[in-house]
Amino acid sequence: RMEPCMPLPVKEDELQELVSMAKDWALTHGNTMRTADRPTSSEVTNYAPFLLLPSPFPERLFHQACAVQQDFNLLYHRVAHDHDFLQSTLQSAIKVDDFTKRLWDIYETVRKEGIKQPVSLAINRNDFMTDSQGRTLSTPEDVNTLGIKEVEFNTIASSFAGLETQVGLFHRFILERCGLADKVNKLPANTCVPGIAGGMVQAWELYGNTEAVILFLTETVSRNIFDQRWLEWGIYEINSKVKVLRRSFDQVYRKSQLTEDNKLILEGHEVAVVYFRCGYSPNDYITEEDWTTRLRIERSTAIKCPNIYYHLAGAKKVQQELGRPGVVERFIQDSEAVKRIRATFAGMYSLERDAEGDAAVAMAMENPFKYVLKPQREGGGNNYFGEDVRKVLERVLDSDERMAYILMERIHPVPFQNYVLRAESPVQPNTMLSELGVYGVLIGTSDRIITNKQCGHLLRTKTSDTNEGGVATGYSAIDSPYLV
Ligand code: GSH
Repeated sequence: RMEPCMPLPVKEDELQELVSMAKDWALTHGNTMRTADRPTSSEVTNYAPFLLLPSPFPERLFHQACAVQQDFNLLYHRVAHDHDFLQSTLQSAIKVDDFTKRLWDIYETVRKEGIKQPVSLAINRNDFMTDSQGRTLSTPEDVNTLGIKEVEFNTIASSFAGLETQVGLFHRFILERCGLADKVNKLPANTCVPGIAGGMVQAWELYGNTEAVILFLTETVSRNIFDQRWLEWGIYEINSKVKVLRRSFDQVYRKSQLTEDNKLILEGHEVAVVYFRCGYSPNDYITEEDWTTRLRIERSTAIKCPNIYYHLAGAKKVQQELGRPGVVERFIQDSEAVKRIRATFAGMYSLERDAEGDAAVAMAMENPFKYVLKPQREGGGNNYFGEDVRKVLERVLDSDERMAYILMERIHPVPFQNYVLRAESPVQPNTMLSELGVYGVLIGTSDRIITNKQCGHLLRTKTSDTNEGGVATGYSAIDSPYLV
């Protein structure tokens, strides 16, 4: 068992009191989201789904996940800058996955024309689960036998730092209200907003034009606008002279041009930094103009977060390839760092059309509940679990289509009890599972690292009967860790 911060379940009358306090705290402090009914309006908003109490997370594993962030930042920085590796790793996915192919074509175009901005700004989030290997914990000491496994590494639109900060503060508040102030030291401090905003401001400074703006590229329908706004406010907090513009692909298409020397000019402002909060999903590219806009941005001298090669480096296929013997070593010389990275890898298998791929297919068909089938997609909600693994593999077995996926060992995190608050839903005790994300910022060129830091965390929690995760997708809720 992992011990909760207080005995559960909470008594009914006490629960009602805490729940109404929690909702109002969220609304008064900005753990908020636009509603499903009015997703483009800030006239009616609600609280974003969150956990009533902080969820137990093993302290040792929390520190392990934080401590490996700089190693991972560096690893992905080097992957992003290694053309031969990206090409050989992604070539089969490009053949069968049209979205990856279109991203690749943009990459090839700007590479051949010459990259106009050598500096990359990476805002990453590395997602982990505790790994119980299916064992149940019978004593609190059993926590010491757990490991941690990487779920995925995000290089684009790594979200929820803003709302996470508020939920972390709320959990401090609720412990104090419950007379548990002595336990507040088990809630780790979180610097994700100043960390991420600081990365953007530093990139803006490096660009070297104090008149230039930071562009937040967002969807036309942004339910999660307040999370993005928290980062914008974080930027003003650091430097109130910076101007941030929020625009969609369509607006950038109509209102921007490249100058002869490839400066991106948007509504008369030179753009120093482009921060992508969309553009990772095929649904974000509705018209050809959206693709034209992505290419225009990539061609520019603006510092992109991420640029197209960093975006490609975030592919699942890259993650799987890094799991092969000797591949991390190609990028990281420090053998201790290699060990730290490898210690977090789950089993990952290629589904290429060769003997190795055939063996992986056979293995998954035999035991589909032990694996997750993942396409080259970001944003959540795209994976296959259990029987569906078998169904999809049966369908793609004899076609190149199977190369669009990778297979991953299913990770079984340790369950615990908690209460989710989700708009219009009853609040009841539930068995829950968590995923810990660690944020990192790296600024650098192909041969120079300017900044490499770990900067805070995100805990997301879902009920144990849910396969998929993700807050944006509606499966998970925002949480914060209570270290045990
Ligand atoms: N476009 C939305 C936003 O900017 O907030 C969603 C972005 C999104 O889904 N980002 C993914 C993520 O961090 C990474 S590509 N998801 C976390 C979650 O939904 O829990």
